[in-house]
Amino acid sequence: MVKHRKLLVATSNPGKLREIRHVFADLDVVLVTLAEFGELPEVLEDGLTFEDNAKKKARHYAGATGMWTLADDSGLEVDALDQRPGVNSARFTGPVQDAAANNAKLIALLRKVPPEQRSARFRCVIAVADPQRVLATASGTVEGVIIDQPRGRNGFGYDPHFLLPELGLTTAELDPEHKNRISHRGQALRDIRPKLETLLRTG
Ligand code: ITT
Repeated sequence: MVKHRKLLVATSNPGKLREIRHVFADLDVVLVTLAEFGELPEVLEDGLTFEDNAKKKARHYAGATGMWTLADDSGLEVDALDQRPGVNSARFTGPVQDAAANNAKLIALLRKVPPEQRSARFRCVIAVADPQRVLATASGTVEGVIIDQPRGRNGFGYDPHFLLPELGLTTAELDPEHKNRISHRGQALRDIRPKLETLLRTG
């Protein structure tokens, strides 16, 4: 298949990029990554919601590159922590992203919280923008519980501590296809896909 259009996937998170590539493998679009550009101005993710940040990232990188751009803002909401880390999931322990430190902080904060009060969810909002404006958004959610002992080697971020009770598996124990079938990101990507196809056809 000759792919005609290009779409910048504006993430510096390799785990996200893998999952996005997977779901869009057969989409008639060439996925371009930030690695193909030199230094680009960074975006300040200071929105109060995943939607604000996804739109902000998509607009920022579309403006900086002149390309149609897809951005993902996502994170973990833990009910016992008043929905934290939420939009601060990537940098829960400080400005440098460190999954091991983030997970250690999460488990420490939940030390006194019993298993039946460990409910949590991953949320994802995807935005697509051209250099002028946001063209489309989509979102997804997956419910789980936080466990103390990490399990599994797939995925990234908080996956080893995020248990899907009905499967008895963490999202790090799922193979990539399975995670994408049920995950917050997989849902958001499948939701935005037809909108993107229409935009690419007509835009
Ligand atoms: P970009 O902004 O460059 O895309 P980022 O990792 O900084 O990358 P976010 O600000 O959206 O992105 O933060 C998302 C964080 O939420 C991510 O770093 C993980 O800590 C967590 N997260 C999101 N989706 C996840 C998933 O599927 N599995 C595990 N952790 C996830």
